[in-house]
Amino acid sequence: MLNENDYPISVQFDFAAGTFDPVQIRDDRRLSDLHMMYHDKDAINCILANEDPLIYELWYHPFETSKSDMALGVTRLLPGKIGDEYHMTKGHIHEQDDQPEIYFCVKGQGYLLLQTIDGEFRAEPWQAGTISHIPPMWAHRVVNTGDEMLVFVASYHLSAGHDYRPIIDKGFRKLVVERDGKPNFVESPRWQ
Ligand code: PAN
Ligand code: ZN
Repeated sequence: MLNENDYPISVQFDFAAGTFDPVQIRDDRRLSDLHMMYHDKDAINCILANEDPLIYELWYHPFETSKSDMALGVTRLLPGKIGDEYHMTKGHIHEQDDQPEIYFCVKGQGYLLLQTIDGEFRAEPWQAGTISHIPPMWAHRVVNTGDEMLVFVASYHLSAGHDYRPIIDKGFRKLVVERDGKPNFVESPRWQ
């Protein structure tokens, strides 16, 4: 006997808008949710004194036949900077040590930052059409270095779990900052 969730589901993705329909869950990440991730605390305080800008939206469709089913997530990362640091996702590592993920950049440009717990670091350049495999035990963060919204589709197992603590504690090895109008990688003072 099939339950309601056991039937095939299709959603329609709109490539121009970077949205899909129907969407089950929508969530926002504002500067106040992410302030600990950016290096320029004066810039953060200055912005937050006036407004709490939207940095990214999350659109989800969890498929819930079992706890090892997959989630479909779309992240819509607005262009912009906090001080000289480009808008980025919070970044996390999966709690379960055997859980990978696929990211598919459908709009915009930037970088996917990847890092192991021992500090091995990679930055994958991204443009519309780039598909990246994130192996298990690599923390992942996306940075929007372009002038338009960066949109990517993610698919991962619901059981993967999200651990933000290592990123809150030490961040990534490199910051992506604007220098002379271009993205530049600099060593993070928080990393040791
Ligand atoms: C993605 C991310 C999403 C938002 O669905 O959760 O892009 O990034 P943060 O979770 O780092 O804020 C994913 O990687 N799921 O596993
Ligand atoms: Zn993930």
